[in-house]
Amino acid sequence: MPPVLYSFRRCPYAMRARLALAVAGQAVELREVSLRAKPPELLEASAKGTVPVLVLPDGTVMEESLAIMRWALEQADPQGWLQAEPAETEALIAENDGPFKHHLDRFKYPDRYPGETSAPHRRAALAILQRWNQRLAGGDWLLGAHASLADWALLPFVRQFCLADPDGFAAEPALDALRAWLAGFEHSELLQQVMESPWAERRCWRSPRWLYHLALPSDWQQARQLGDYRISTRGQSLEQVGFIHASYAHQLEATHQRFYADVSDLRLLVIDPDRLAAHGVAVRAESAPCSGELFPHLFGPLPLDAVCLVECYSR
Ligand SMILES: N[C@@H](CCC(=O)N[C@@H](CS)C(=O)NCC(=O)O)C(=O)O
Repeated sequence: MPPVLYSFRRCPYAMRARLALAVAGQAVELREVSLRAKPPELLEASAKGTVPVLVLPDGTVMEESLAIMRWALEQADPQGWLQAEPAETEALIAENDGPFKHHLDRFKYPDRYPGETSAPHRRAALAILQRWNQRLAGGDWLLGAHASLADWALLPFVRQFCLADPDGFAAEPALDALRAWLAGFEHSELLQQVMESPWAERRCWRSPRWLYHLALPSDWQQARQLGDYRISTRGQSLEQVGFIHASYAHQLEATHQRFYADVSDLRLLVIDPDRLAAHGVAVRAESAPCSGELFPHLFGPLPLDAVCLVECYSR
């Protein structure tokens, strides 16, 4: 059994963890999560609810991206990322994770910080980037002639700064060495690797603890207007059938094949059984008439707030 990695494709912390795991050649079971609906398995492993989280087969939990990077590189470090001077590495990462990230967030997401303006934070982040640029001008990498942990730990964050305003970043004077360093990262095989499957899934991992229901977009739209969802299965209402059909995660594909294979536009409702219970909606596992396979049945209308996530369904 490989370790389990809870990840979010675009999160820079998760990206740096995936970079180290990939360079170490460490296989993982990747569980892409939605930050809006974190699966109970993630929250049980790490109550703070951030990604990345790595769970080893012996139950050890690592809930900090740097701990995951270091663990991966201790297993295998083919490019010598751990060889740079530790104190300098620490200082650079602390500057990134502290002040740089602080200013980056306030520059990138001004709406999340009422009362703050973006421009001073952009300037403060740029002052840090200019110092890093000076280092890079003296060698190709932050700590000399070889790539090290500090480079890979910082690059996903610098990439975010650039993506927030690519034209502004391109026009900024005194950043030539830093731009070349970032361009190297952008074109690196390692980055491509960790932004694509199997290192980065585009679809969320399906928890065995949640329930799943495929819905026609028009039915879901109507539910949003009415305040609850009352369709049992395709073309049949809760009133007609007496319950709402649902699937466990491992049954979803077969359910799709049986009833919705000809529908191109579908929604997947991800249902939290705890929230159903809070609304007094009973769920019973009952056998399908032909196969005897047990499926979850919901006895009552599905309240909107028991739907923790709605996705476009793709197989
Ligand atoms: N110190 C943590 C920070 C991880 C972190 O903040 N990740 C963000 C995503 S980029 C997160 O999970 N946020 C929780 C949320 O948005 O609910 C680490 O290095 O792993």
